Amino acid sequence: ILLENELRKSVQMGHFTLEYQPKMNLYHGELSGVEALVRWNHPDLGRIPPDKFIPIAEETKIILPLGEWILREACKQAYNWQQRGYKPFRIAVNMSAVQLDEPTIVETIQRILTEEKVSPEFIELELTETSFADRVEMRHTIQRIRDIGIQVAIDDFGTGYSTFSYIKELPADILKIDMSFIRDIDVNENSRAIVKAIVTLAATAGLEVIAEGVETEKQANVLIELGCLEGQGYFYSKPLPAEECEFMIPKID
Ligand code: G
Ligand code: G
Ligand code: NA
Ligand code: MN
Repeated sequence: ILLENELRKSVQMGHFTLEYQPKMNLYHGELSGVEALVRWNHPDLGRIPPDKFIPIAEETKIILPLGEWILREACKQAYNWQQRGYKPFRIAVNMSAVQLDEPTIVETIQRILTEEKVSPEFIELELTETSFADRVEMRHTIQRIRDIGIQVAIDDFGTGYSTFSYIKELPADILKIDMSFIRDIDVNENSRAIVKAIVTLAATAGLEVIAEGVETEKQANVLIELGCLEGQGYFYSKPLPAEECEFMIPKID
């Protein structure tokens, strides 16, 4: 109850910020995109991690106004970087199933992009597998989002409901391989085999693939060998405030 009230107040007061974690081309070592991650800086309680408050925000539906703020803020940053001559790239925003469940979510997303003057090709939404597996309406919503021109990534891929029948009709553009398969990729043959299978699946289905949780150069090299050329993780950078992250972004020549 306490955290719920504080969350509500903080959404009104604007006590949230976004950090950005680079996504890298593993082969060239160049930034290819970023993922926006929300941070709550409570005036008295200090910084509260998303693992603690996102579930509460979902249960209480505070994620709806908060999620709108997050998408708008990410769009403002995309516009800012583009105006200042950085190479255009996609900003990925996490979206919870509770948001997708709102009947007006597609119109809301469209309106925010228009108001913030950001083209849909520069926005990507990261959804967990639950959103795809749950219900027909949810998949329909995801398809409408893709029809706008926004790319959809399946976050934590391989840990949820990835049955083959659901993978067969996946309304997605990108598979984001869960970090549990990357952690031991240099010592565990099974993890390597799973990653290889996901890479093959993605190539066949015409999907992009990215590995999350890349923490060592060894892991990056194994991923390149397996044909996964995009990655994200502490080896390259932790999530950073925009003004620190931008040092990693290439400028237009
Ligand atoms: O940095 P990390 O602690 O940022 O994030 C922890 C968890 O919180 C992750 O599972 C992540 O998906 C979730 N999370 C972080 N930022 C957001 C956000 O902006 N929206 C949603 N829905 N979840 C987020
Ligand atoms: O659920 P999602 O995949 O969006 O959550 C991403 C979470 O993973 C964030 O909390 C982020 O800070 C964290 N993260 C990002 N890179 C790494 C990494 O290399 N190792 C670990 N252990 N966590 C990471
Ligand atoms: Na994510
Ligand atoms: Mn993830």
